[in-house]
Amino acid sequence: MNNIDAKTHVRGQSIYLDDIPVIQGTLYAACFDSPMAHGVIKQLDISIAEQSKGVIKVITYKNIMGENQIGGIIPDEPLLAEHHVHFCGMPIALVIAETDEDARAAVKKIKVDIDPLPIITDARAAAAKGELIVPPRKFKLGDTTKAWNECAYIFEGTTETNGQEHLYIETQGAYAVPQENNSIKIYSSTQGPTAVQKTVSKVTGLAMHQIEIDVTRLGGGFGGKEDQANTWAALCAVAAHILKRPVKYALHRMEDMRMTGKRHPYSSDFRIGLNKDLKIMAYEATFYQNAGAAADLSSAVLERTLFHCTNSYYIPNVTATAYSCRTNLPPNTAFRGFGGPQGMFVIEAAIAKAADKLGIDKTVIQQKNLLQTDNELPYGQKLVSEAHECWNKADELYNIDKIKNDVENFNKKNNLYKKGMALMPICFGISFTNTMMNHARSLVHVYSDGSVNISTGAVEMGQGVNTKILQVAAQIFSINPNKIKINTTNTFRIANTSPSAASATADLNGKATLIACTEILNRLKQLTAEELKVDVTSIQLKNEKIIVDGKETELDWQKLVMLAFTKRVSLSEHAHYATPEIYFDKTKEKGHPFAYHVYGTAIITTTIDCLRGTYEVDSVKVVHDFGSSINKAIDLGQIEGGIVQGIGWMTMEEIIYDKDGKLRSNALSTYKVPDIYSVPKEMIIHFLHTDKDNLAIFKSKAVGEPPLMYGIGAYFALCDAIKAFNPSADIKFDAPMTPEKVLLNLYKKNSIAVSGVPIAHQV
Ligand code: LUZ
Ligand code: MOS
Repeated sequence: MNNIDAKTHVRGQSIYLDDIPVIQGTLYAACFDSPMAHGVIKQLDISIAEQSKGVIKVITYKNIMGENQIGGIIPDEPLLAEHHVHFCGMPIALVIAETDEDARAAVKKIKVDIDPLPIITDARAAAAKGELIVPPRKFKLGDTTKAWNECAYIFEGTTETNGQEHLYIETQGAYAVPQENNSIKIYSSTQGPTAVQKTVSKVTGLAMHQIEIDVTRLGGGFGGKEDQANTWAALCAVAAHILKRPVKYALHRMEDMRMTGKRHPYSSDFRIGLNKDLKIMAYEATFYQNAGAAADLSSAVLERTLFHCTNSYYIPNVTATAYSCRTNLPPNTAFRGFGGPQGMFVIEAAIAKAADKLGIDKTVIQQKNLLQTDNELPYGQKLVSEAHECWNKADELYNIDKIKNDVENFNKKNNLYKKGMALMPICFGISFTNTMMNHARSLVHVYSDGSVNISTGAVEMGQGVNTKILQVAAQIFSINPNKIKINTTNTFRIANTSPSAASATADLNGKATLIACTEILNRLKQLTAEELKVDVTSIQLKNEKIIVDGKETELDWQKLVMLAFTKRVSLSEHAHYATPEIYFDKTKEKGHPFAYHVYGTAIITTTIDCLRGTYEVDSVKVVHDFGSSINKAIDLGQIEGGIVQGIGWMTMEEIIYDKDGKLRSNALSTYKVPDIYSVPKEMIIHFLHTDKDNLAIFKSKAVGEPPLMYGIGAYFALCDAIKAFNPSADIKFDAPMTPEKVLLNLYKKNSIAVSGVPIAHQV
């Protein structure tokens, strides 16, 4: 089935926040944000701005009627700065004017005098000063201290992964419209309508039942709108509540890039030990997460780093420690993979280092250590499926040795172009790691004409979740999909939602929809049994026909629905789904946090131009475990998009803050994202159909985040190509591998010391 949004998307008719027709009297907001990364506000002068053309009011923290607090997990983030500023881009004041242009012109007339305080931009520097967002977390399996003695080889090193700008095509924004009796309706470009509702409740002092959040769809989220859509909605709500007029704020791209957090950069240490047979016996990793100036979702992201620190490998002895470090950068936040990719990069780097020092192929160590059924992960969950299934299938379909030989042959024949290859297996846990978030609701109405309207907590952000939910209902009722409409996501229809995140949205909301539809279906069958005087078990609804004992009856869907209506049978249902089986004990750091895991293996080949350092990704060949995909077109789109986004993170997207904490890569001229020319020349995705029992909706496994991590393979494929040209290059694990870094590595002599990187030693 096609994505139900396809037609309006290509015709430009889909409605995003900025497309909502504005109500007469709407005002426009613009933010004045801190020009300094850390300091004490001595004086804030808004007087000239207040007199500026079209300005209605300039709002500061003093005008906030509720709490000046938007921290979700930890209350450590004011909506508007009071006396301190903690990062460049921190909102200080909000100008409300008759037009967008007037508001932004007035922002420029605000003056602030800030007494500077020391600025920390580096995670390790923050940790050294004890600037931690939460106490460190430690996951342990076996006993690494003992295990080192069993290792024939031990290697250690340091890795860096940079952040990543979400670059959702639709920037952040909100539109708050006052309603009767002090209520507010807010249109928000958010992944988490309930998070917006709660935040608005806090800052306005209104109860949640007075605050309606409505979301039609987003032009992308990628995690950037899981928590950080709250700010703009809260600012608009405060203004609308004070002025009793609608207030809208849609951020410009540079405002968005400057003021919002990104993927967390990590700086990490690893130590890996292998026995003579190249089995990894021990692994220690320490992660320093750059959280930025406030907690946001950092503690949850940190946790997922630990969950995925051994990726697809079984390692019997693991000690992993993670620090969330407070710096003077915008608070970093959820981003597709949610700390998982950062953890996986480190183990891949450790294996790469071991392979390099031992003079063998990285793939040999990878393959020898792949997870097997019943292996225990460092957090205690045992696996029921196999990671090596995807690897083996990839070998069978694509022939790893042949690809390797082709790369070698090419490299023998070419001096100025070199190819490299890498494999990237993945194993990603599906469920919010915070068990209490794994539930959802669905409200299904069947109208008397037989048409169906469904509301859930799922937010459509281009990932196709609405199409999947529609398919669930169409399948349960066995009716034409064009009889079904998926409604906007609205906190007055569906309450207490978890954000659309963690790849779990279709599972959670799809299952709730399945339960609601089944309930209605059962009522309709019961009615049919009474009406036709047949046994309820003999009744089937198929293609809008009512079948009894395999024979068509006179009843069809439409007639039966009308009959139910006249017989006063309820045609509506509100259902709740909570993921069974999952739990996690944080005091022991053990449990069964995930409903299931998603597996896959990618083979990535790259070609570098050894004169210029530029490169292309030639090919990405994947075997991905979809379970039983309910929508191959949508799932393929998620895989391809995820791969390109992952490659972008690993190769070209480079966020640069200067030492004053100012974002230098603050526009698309200085921050390079993949375009059509940087997409791999070939992407082959094999759908591995697995029919094992799992908790996915119709066994169609979650697909949102896992494919991003295939992109990590591009980094190591580039390293492989560099080595083909400069075998002695001691490549620092420092992503992204930009063309500049490739060039430096191509001509770097081994003897050049790389500062801060411990030299590997062999025991
Ligand atoms: N968000 C969240 C997530 O709050 N918890 C999670 O475990 C998660 N995982 C992936 C992406 N977003
Ligand atoms: Mo996300 S990183 O699933 O909002």
